[in-house]
Amino acid sequence: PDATILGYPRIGRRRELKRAVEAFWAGSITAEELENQAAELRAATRERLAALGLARTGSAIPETFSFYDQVLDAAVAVGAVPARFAALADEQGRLDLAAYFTIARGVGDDAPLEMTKWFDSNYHYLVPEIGPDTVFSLHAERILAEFAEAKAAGFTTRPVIVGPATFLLLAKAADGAPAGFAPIYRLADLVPVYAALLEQLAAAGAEWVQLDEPALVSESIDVDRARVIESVGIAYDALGALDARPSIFVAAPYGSLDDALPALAATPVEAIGLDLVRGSLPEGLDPVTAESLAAKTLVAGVIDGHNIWRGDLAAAFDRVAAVQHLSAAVSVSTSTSLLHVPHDVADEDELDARLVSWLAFADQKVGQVAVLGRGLVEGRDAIEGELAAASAALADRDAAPGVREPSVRDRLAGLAEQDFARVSYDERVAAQESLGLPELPTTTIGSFPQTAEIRRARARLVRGDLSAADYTALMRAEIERVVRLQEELGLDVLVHGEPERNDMVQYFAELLDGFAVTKHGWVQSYGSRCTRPSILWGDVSRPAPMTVEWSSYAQSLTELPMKGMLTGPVTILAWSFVRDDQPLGDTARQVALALRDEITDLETAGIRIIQVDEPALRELLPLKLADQPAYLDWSVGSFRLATGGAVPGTQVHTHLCYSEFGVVIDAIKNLDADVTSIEAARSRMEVVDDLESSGFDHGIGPGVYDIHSPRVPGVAEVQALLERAAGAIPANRLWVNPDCGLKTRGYDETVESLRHIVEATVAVRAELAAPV
Ligand code: THG
Ligand code: ZN
Repeated sequence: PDATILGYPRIGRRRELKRAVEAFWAGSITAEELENQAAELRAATRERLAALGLARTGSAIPETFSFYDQVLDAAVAVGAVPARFAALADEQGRLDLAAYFTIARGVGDDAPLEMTKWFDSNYHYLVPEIGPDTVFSLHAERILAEFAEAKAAGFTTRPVIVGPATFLLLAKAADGAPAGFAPIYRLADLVPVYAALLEQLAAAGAEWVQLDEPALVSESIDVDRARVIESVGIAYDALGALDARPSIFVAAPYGSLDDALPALAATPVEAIGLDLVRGSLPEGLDPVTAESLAAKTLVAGVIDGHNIWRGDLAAAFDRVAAVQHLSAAVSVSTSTSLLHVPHDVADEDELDARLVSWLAFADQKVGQVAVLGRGLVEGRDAIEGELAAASAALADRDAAPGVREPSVRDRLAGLAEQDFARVSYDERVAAQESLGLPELPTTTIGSFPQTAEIRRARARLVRGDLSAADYTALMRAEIERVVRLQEELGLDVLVHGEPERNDMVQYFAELLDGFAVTKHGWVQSYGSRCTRPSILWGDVSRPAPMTVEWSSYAQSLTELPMKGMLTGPVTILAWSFVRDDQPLGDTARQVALALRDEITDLETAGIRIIQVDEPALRELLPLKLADQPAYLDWSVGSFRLATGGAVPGTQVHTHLCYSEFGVVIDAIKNLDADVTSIEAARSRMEVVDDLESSGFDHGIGPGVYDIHSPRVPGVAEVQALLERAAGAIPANRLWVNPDCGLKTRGYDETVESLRHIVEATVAVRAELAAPV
């Protein structure tokens, strides 16, 4: 086809799939009803894509529906179900919907598949578990059924599945696998299953199949690159050699293929997808590769699938034209699946019309792809009107008020090195003595359980059913309850519990200039869970303090120190749609300056401990090694700029939501926070050794309570974790806290767990004080 996309959002314009799936989990609809709703959604998607300009036949429309996750779908399709879930299958090895969701969500003591980030997006996939003995067997029922369903409705669509190399490269070694085993070693055993799938698809009438191989562009996968390249040849030579198969389209979104391109070009696959947004056109190709590519269809991913900007359509068309120098057969496409963007900007009736004219959500991007496809066939003149309209919107955006604010720019330009640094850690420790903290201070990460009442109050406020004054009164009452609870529990450093926050990024986006928030702009994060990223479109500034009233009210209720709670610049960027017209580092520094002012205001209001969370610091790490140092430089720099204005007596905390530091350990040290809390309970404190051996020498709070699980840890268990931590970290730097915020937990388990934490801390303090 002339125009296609790599994938389309599947959650539904009004999150219909989320609602249906959660209703099925709650037992309020049957599996059959869920299947019917999903089929309706797929049918509506196909019709919509056709209406937006993709061809009904010729394999232009991809089948990218999933009930939960495409990597789980691939695992199920190749029969790679972990042993603990094997009993869920019937005699033919098939899994029903309930079983499928059980693998995704776990049951009883059987943990679900681990979840982790999908490349550099905010989507999270389920990690397959592959061992030396994992038996692969094909279960293509769903893939075939969706193709047939489309066919019956008059479509010839393109089945899509995660490719064999990426599937194994993203998998982890199953429990009990010998040391040194890596899932990719099983490639030769897996390829025959994909071969069988291709044969069945051909028999069903599929003309093309799309195999997604984004792992080929990533240099951040823990397998050596030579092995990655080799696996491409093994997989696609074998699949290409099949007699009866659909044409194979290998998509490689999220970056350049680099050295994987010659390897892929040498295989018999018919089409290769190039991400020409994040990646670039291959240069300096050897003659053999150039010749191979010339014989293939190149799918030019020129429309950004990862952001919401309408962008420069004429430049995109020029890029397509450049690809025509490599091969005469070119299709226009998105750079990635549109999974990462909301459905339709036309649904945003409350967004400023001028901003709307600069945006393209999934449906608008499909339209753009269709326009460029028409340009390919009919020539540039035929689409000149559309190209000019996009250029005009871009020029309008460039000149619009708020996009560049001289006051913000001047302030950035005037920054000096000392704005990024505080006085030495030792001087700060001395200045912070007056906080009067005990040894092993206890605290929590920030949020307390968000009760149904709190959520209801927020929904009523948004609807206009609750006045701002009544809302504030309700939130204050909740804050007081949380403060009294913490005092009663005996915690040392308190938090206000964040009842007023819907989301730790959106809350700030709503209060900062330069951001817009959407009504229906939901994007799937994992399974049925979605986020509604804000749109950072202009220069960022803070018209008024954002957290000071809540924090100072909370502080007024207690003699104990109350932590001020802020979200750091990197995380605010990572969880928003960010402007693409300037370097991320510039945008991050603008956000940092707004936070810096907030910190000053919190200090003035008497807040002496301020936490600036950066859970996403690691998430934005570029996939290409060469890009990582520059990223770490601006990301760490923006945190230091945000916190660098704090007086020595202010104790700056940060919180990071993960425990595997690896490449970012130096970056964490460079944040220079006085206290850093991290996840550690699940890894049984292993992380403290890594930290100490890296030379980390500031305050550290390794989590002693795994908040991802409803389990309440016993006193002895917490005490053992603390003793382990105290063995590695000097008592004057060790803090005691849960792994993460308590927002998603219930009150009963939270209170009991915190009680155990305080009790265990008291015991360990006594041990440390006892003469040896
Ligand atoms: N906020 C934002 N982005 C994020 C996270 C966040 N990205 C990464 C990570 N955290 C993703 N984790 C989650 C966890 C829970 C939910 C979504 C993403 C979630 N969403 C609700 C749902 O889908 O029902 C909707 C929340 C709402 O109503 O605002 O529970 O923390 N920005
Ligand atoms: Zn966390």
